[in-house]
Amino acid sequence: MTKHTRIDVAEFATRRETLLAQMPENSVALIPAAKELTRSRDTEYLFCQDKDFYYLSGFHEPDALLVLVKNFGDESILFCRDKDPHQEVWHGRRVGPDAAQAEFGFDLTYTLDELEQVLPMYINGKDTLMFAQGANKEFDELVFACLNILRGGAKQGLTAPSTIVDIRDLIHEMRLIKSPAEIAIMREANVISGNAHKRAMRASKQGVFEYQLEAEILHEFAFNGARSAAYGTIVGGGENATILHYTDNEEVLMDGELVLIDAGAELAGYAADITRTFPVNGKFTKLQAKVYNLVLDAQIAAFNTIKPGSNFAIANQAANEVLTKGLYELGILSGDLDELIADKACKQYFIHGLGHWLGLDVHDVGDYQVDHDRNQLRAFEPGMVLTIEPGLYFDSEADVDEELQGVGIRIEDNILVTESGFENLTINAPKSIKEIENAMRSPKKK
Ligand SMILES: [Mn+2]
Repeated sequence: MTKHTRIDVAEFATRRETLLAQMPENSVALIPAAKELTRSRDTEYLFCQDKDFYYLSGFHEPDALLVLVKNFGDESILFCRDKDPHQEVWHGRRVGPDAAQAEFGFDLTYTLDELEQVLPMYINGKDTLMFAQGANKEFDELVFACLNILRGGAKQGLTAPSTIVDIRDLIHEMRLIKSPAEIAIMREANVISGNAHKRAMRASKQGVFEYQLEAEILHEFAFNGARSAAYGTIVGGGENATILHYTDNEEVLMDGELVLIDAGAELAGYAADITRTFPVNGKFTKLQAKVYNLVLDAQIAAFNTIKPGSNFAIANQAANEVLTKGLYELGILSGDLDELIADKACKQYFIHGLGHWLGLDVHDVGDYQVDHDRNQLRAFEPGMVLTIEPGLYFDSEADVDEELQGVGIRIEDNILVTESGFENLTINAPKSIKEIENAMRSPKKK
């Protein structure tokens, strides 16, 4: 295990073998690492590895390339940056091809300098080339240059693959089902993230800025080994909570408002994705509590549908029924209740999907539909991890009680599908009104 992963090298090797076993005979797959991204002039964003590359290699450096060859014997080959004492003094240590081969379990490794010369030889004579066409222009050009070398070398006996297939479908199907090691990391990412939400709740009071609660969240992440958030942290007070991807986080929190925080740590590459909504001053009003409990009831109703064989439509139906009935009882929706439920009338205020796959990416890969026409939802299977995140959003113009205008409430947990049903990974982020009010009432940490 290297410092960047908590998953055994053998598991990465097994993933490569599993992928190779599904590749067509006499094929080669190319999976490039991410590049460093310039933030401004000569400074870069914190490096984030390409998740497909990472899933198959465990290798953390930019610019590398994984090559999987399926021929008489399967081979996994890594191209990576060479050791360079001068560059390493300036920009950090590099693994180098020798250590990469010894420590990461590749059959062969090369330096990037050898790429131009060696790569065409691995593609030569194969029937099928697999890579993520169109995902990366620079990489497309490299691959097409290799193909042109082969096509121009007929006299030397070179041949280019006649078929190009997108490799992503196979990798993404694998990524959808999490291994015990992955689940252990996601469980821990959830604990760290839950503690961060609790910390933000305890720091909340009138006059605090949204970015200050973000700072509490990020401190808790980093201090516990999750150096970055899995996505841009959302801290929205009052009406900002009704902007789904609000990340400005620059306004001051006011007494009487609710604040919505959507934040999750990235731990060893894996995301948590948790949302909590709580009163800035630590105490829900009666009406806030009613609407909050409605969203919570919808979440629980959705949870209770989750088991192998169920699907997002079934969970959605359960949440929609609870929300629609609750909005009707609050007098926000009117008409015939059965018709309202059939029409999913709650969607007027519950404006996004119920949830999504979660894993190395926060909106993780894997098809949601399984049939050819892509309108048959896939059934849940043990090892899938998903979010369940019902919400209600009333903008300042909404036709509701004035107290609810400019109120957004979302509650989001991370759920593992198990053999017998589900396991909620989000165990320690205060959620019931009592838990939230207790957490906010107890003596502040500082
Ligand atoms: Mn989410």
